[in-house]
Amino acid sequence: MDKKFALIGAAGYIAPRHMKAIKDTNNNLIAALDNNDSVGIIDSYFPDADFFTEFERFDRHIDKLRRADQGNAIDFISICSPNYLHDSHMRFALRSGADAICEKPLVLNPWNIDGLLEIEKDTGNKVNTILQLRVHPSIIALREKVQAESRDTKHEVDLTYITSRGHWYLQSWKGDAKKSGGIATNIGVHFYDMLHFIFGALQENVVHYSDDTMAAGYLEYEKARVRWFLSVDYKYVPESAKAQGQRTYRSITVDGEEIEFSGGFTDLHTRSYQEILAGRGFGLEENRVAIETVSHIRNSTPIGLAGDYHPFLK
Ligand code: NAD
Ligand code: HP7
Repeated sequence: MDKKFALIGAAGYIAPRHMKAIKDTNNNLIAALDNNDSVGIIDSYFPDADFFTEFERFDRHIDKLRRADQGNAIDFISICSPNYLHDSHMRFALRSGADAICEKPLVLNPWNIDGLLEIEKDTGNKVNTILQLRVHPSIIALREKVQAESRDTKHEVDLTYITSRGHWYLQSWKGDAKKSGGIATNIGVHFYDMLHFIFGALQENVVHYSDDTMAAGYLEYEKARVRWFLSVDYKYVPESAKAQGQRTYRSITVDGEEIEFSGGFTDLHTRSYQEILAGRGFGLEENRVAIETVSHIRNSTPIGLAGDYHPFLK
């Protein structure tokens, strides 16, 4: 393959999964940017990569490669920066003549997608997103099963998604709603996108409860009625899972039947890269429903314990 990559946000938690995916797909990381210089991890994957702590110098380097001759230009820029910076970093990627591979949530609000669509048109370059549950084998199998059913089937779904985080979470940008969008945006976006991917168009979106560490609501899709519960608080992990030392608990039941998808998460970034490199990446429009969903949840007034709420809320 040997495509040339640059990476923004190289010092963070998720960046090594991108470095691994670039390496696993036989491509090369040429340059990386982070304002934090704790990036020794780069040597484990790409010891020859250039590294910048200032955007302007990174920009100059990327531009120099683009102008030198066709063979040196960066093909892809991977974006692992905080959520509220994604749209700016995608614009930079596209204007630099590269395609973008951007972490979730692609953007915080639907109108950001419209601006990016224009730049895609102007530059001819493409935005791809990392929404790795779409490439999870159990989720693909469930989607195929649901798609084969008659049009008027409506499933009863309970979704419980607990990813425990320590005290640091609320002190970091992830705990700042202006930067991360809040937990429904930062973490929930995975499963709202997955629900749309499996069960079709979104028809109703009700929020029962929402604070910094927990949110719950009801979503109705063409083919499912979904009660959802999301938290980063360890206290909500069920006792049976805690007894096994688990700090994360991801459960989806469809008509009372558990769909196992807790496992199989580790290699999904590499799987996503394989799809993107094969020209089957998920682009701007494929993100729209998930971004509309999180934007609506963020701006809703919770209605409390009324209607169809998730059993964990009691
Ligand atoms: P992090 O805070 O650990 O890393 C973010 C990095 O971006 C930091 O090193 C920070 O210094 C750097 N940064 C901040 N501003 C920058 C700027 N202007 N230019 C360059 N670098 C800058 O966060 P993280 O957990 O690695 O999350 C990064 C992104 O990945 C977020 O969008 C997050 O939502 C996403 N993420 C996705 C998954 C997944 O499962 N797909 C998991 C974790 C995080
Ligand atoms: N962990 C850390 O030490 N630091 C972190 O920043 C994150 C995790 P999982 P992932 O918190 O922002 C999920 O719960 O799947 C520890 C979301 N992804 O499996 O890697 C954590 O304490 C992602 O979109 O986390 O990431 C565990 O010990 C979201 O941005 C371990 O890592 C991210 O949380 C694994 O933790 C976040 C999915 O839900 C698919």
